[in-house]
Amino acid sequence: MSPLPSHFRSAKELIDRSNKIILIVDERLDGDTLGSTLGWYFVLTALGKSVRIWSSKEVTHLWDYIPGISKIETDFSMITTWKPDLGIVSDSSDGIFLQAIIKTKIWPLISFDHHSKNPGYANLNLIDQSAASTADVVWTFLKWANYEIPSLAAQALLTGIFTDTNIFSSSNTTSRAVEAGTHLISLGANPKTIVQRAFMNKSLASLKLWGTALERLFPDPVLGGIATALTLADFNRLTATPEDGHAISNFLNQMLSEEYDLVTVYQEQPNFLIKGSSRSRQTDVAKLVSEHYGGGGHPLAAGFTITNAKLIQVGNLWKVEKISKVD
Ligand SMILES: [Mn+2]
Repeated sequence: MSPLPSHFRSAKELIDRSNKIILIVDERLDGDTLGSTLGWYFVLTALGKSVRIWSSKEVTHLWDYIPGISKIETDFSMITTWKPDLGIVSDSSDGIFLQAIIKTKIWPLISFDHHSKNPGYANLNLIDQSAASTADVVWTFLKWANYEIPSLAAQALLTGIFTDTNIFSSSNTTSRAVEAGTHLISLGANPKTIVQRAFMNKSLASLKLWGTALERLFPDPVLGGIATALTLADFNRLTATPEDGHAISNFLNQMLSEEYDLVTVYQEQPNFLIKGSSRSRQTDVAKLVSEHYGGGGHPLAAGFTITNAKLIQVGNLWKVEKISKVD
């Protein structure tokens, strides 16, 4: 569903008449979520609004290069004490926390997103599944609304576009994403900083973790395609963090030869959780992972979480082994 112009008009009216606007980061912390949110921060600040940002999770140092990242607060009580007139959330598709907020009717909420699974939980839902990133949904709206996009906003939004399209190389790349990128660069965004910080700039621990992931590649008997496995012991041995393994699935999906259409990275996390990240060039991995592990996402990029499980090596393969329930 593409957002209708009437949604655009209603969203602009709401923004124009609000003075205290809270930007909410929920669900996932990625370049698109944070880039879209911080893009909003600088646009709304330039419009003279009072703006604060609240995240349900701590933001890791991985994202330090996005301008304005230090403005993000995580103290929940701020949300109720500050009393905003409007909330804007970007790139949050399930909005479990946000649905609770909506029920309390504390303030109207506008949601900008590009995920097909977004149920439309907000008061106004500007969801465009054809968009490569939420950042370019936001850019489309900002252009339509004729709001000024300061250079720091341009930098943040370009981060969302670059990270969700792998710098215009992934199959979801659209001419609109490229047009948005061109416009944002003309407004002062620096592509080099984003490319270096988002796609390179790996620590030694991170590179060693990638080395382990490459060494372990195996044919996945469950999902098909190729997979790799990283255990908690690997993270501890290499003093690596889950963020260090963040882009391995995208990288493998790009690098593997054409005979492999699907790649999955299984990563153990504390408390017997396994996080999975699947990427493909054609296979609908959102459907596939939802059938096997109850996850979801985009057709070519999806994720899942398996509880009460660990990864065990069986010959050259790695398997998910369920363990008796831990609470
Ligand atoms: Mn996104």
